[in-house]
Amino acid sequence: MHEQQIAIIGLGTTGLSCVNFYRHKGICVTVFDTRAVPPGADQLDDSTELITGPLSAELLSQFKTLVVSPGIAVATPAIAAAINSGVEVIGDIELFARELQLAKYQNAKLVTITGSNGKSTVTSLLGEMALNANVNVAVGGNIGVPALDLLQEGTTLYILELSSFQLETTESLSATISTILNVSEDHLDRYTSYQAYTAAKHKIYEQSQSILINRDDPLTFSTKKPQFSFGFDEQEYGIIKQSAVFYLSFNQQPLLACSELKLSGKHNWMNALAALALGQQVDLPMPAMLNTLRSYTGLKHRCEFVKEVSGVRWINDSKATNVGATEAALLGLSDTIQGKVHVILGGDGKGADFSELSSVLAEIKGEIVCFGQDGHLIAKYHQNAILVDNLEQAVKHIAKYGVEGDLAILTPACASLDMYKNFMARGDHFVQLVDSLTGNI
Ligand code: UMA
Ligand code: ADP
Repeated sequence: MHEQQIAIIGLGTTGLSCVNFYRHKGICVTVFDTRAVPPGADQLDDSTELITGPLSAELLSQFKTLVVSPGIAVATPAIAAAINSGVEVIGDIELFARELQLAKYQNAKLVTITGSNGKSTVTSLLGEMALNANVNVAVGGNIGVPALDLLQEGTTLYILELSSFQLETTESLSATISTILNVSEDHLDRYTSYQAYTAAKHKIYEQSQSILINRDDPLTFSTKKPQFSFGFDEQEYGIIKQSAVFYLSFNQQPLLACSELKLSGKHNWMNALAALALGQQVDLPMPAMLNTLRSYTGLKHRCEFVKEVSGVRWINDSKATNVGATEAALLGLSDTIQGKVHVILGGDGKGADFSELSSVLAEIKGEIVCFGQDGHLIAKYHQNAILVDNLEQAVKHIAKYGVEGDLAILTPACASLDMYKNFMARGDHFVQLVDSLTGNI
């Protein structure tokens, strides 16, 4: 057995939060990272050993517990070998879950949110609702702030966005309510199958006291728990139409006209319903939630309106990093478009099957401009597709041919990592390119 019983695998934001968590408890840990100079190395104190380079099965097997960061697959051979030799493998969310069971946190409620798309929107929207209701709330997880960094006595509501990677290594998360918003293909470069990805998402329901499912998506269903649901029909949290006006509704009673939402696209009607349903289960007052829906404009890079240039409306949906997100954005915005739609797609497809996009792309009357590592794989699904080398060429091309009433959208259906640091950098570059358009090209 290694002198230190706990190893942290990966030193990103999660790894660092785990090191700090143990440090506060007076426990020394060893950190492993495959990168020569991992981020955060300069923030370790002298008592923390850092081992860089390829992971060694022999070394890892000497620990009692490995706390594995979400960016590293537990199927990595050295970690798999450690599991086989009896080492416990958990993640930061499992540490958070165990800590939350302590008496000092007994009054805190927990909402956990996963899904292929809409997680960050629903998580931040629910967080805003809680703030508007003067609740002492902490919001984090996959959306940004690592869960362990949120822990504080006096917080009465925790809202966690969880990825399938985080759920894989979590066993004891007992949420007041949890949801899978939807499931569509993603991260197939990490999972052996779509079923394995879906199964990882379903771990969120295991210890949850109640669950929220999406009536329109059977892959979110479970028979196990007391449950609530949202969807496009008139049941429970749903949509009703009265005198030609669509309303968010509960048990067929109108709550808010959809036109009052500041968020655009019909997929955001679902996000709004999900937030209302989750909020009701943790006792947020309805008036505060509805007021939030009237003012919440959404996060950057998600169907974000950038600018109108020569009558063409430009939208930044850089966060659409999988096929399902792009599909939802194009369908969700379709009612708001008078002219043609020009779509920029491509990047790192993570092993996705782009044929799923063919029906929604068939409806696109404008052009499909593809770029990046897997752009050519998408281009074959539209007759007016062109391939360009980069985002700048894509924007210039559309600026040249777009006319008044058209819509131009970056909704790539791919991760950005082949050309950018992350989806934010890609979105920021897009906004910068659009901002520099003068309308005289
Ligand atoms: N890495 C190595 N070697 C290592 C450790 C990490 O190469 O030894 C690489 C990983 O392959 C990955 C990167 O470093 O490409 C970061 O991995 P990490 O596990 O250290 O990531 P963190 O910085 O801890 O950030 C993680 C989440 N990242 C991932 O799951 C990849 C962040 O979600 C999350 O905000 C953060 O924890 C706090 O909870 C980001 C993300 O892209 C936004 N999530 C994926 C998504 O939304 O699709 C799941
Ligand atoms: P996530 O955190 O799950 O990636 P986001 O809220 O950041 O989700 O939204 C990412 C993208 O997913 C958006 O840019 C949009 O294209 C799409 N999207 C948002 N909400 C939904 C939804 N409810 N269903 C399908 N796609 C959605």
